[in-house]
Amino acid sequence: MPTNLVERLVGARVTTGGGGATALVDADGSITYAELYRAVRGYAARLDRAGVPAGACGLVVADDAIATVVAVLALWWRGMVAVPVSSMLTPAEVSFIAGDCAAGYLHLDDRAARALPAAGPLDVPRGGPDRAGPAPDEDGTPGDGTPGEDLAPAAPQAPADVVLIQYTSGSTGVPKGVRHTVAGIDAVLAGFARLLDLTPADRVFSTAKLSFGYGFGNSLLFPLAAGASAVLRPGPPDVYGVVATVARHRPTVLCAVPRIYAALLDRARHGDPPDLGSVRLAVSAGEHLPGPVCAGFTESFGVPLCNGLGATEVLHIVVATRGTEPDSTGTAVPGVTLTVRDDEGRVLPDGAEGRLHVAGGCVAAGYLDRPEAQARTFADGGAYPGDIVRRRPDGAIEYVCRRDDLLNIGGYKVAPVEIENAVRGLAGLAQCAVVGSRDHSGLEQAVAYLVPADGTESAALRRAAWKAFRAGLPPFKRPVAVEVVDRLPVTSTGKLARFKLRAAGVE
Ligand code: 3SK
Repeated sequence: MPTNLVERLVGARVTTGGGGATALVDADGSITYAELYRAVRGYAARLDRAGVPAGACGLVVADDAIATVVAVLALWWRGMVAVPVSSMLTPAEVSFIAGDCAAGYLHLDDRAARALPAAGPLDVPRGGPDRAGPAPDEDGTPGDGTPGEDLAPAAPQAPADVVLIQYTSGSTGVPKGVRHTVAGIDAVLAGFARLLDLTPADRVFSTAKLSFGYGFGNSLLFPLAAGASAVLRPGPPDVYGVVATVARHRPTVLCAVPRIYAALLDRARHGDPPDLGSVRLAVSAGEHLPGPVCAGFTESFGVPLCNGLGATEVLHIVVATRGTEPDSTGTAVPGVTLTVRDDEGRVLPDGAEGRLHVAGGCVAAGYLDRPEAQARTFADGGAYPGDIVRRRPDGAIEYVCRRDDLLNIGGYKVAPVEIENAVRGLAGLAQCAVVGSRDHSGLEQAVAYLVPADGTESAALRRAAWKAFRAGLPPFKRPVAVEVVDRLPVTSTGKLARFKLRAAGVE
């Protein structure tokens, strides 16, 4: 029985006669399991020839595409640690992460390759879809190199081996690497993946990207483990692109964040319902799904909508409904034990509000080099993902809110301070605070409140702030509104009262 994930997810399918089935579809075409297996080994061979150290982390800065999956699997073939991150990150963010995980190799898609300088921690061997690895292919075929005869067999991977690091923003805004093991991946495959009940006839389309834990499971782990196929779509996950992709590729399972379901529902309510006829199951996670959106979606499209709650620290969804259950976040997925605890870690009775605690094989091995944060989050035999919930007597979990002030924008956890930093030092700005506000569907968006320095005109400050947000932040982190106010509310102890700003709410 091979231990390497590539042999288990792809090679086994090929050797048991399933090599001709489609594994992945992207904007440029599709690839069968046999072709994927060959492309992965070709990329791994080029990494071998370039002398990329087999134990290193490989940073994959790329949007969703077949080449991105090939890169992750080639790193795994060689026993490397894959670190997938968004190609929307700024060069400074990528550089920070490359240094933090001591990346020994960079896979860059075209956009990332254009944007990233080669200095500092980014001065390591590079490859990408056009170059298909660090050494150019003789035939120049992207991602389809012939594995050399000298290609080493797939590296053995033990259950406790860390094979995947996913970055998550903390409340300080400094990204933390979450270390996932082979055993964690197996637990998720035996956990939430089982609820999807995928077969080789399924085609999964996830609007959440491979660089986000939710998307990594949906688009890579789950379809490949089931011999199904995944549709990979680059670009921003807007509703127009989603509708076009569904029409073109006819997925059977749609995984998205609540705002996509809210937008699909809006279209149906305005007399323009997209055709979701191929979809047998929809999954929502990444942020809280408002009950009316859940109910309305199933009513309008006749598709069950499973609501899930997950976190990078537990790799994927750990609480899920079994179909449409508005107003519930569901119950524990197989292999997971959920409790609600107080600040001291004591288990609270049903009905009491407290911190969600998750135990089970999916809990990550911890953070990379963040001992204090690790001790806070990975405690009491499991992990605290940071959600405040209540448990009903039937075991169902009711979501209350996030524990900290982190914004949750379409599943991306964004610290207000990250957004505030983009305008810090702006001429004419005295103070700035960013909070989450709910839009008409109940989904969270960032709103920036600015206090002008004496003598500064509001309109000029607003214009300068928009410019700074556009220049300093990737689109998904930019506020949707900028409000100029005379002063920021404070608590009795003089601290910024974010809850008062939230209550002010801007739609
Ligand atoms: O909800 C989340 O934040 C999440 C994170 C990682 C994996 C899966 C999910 C749903």
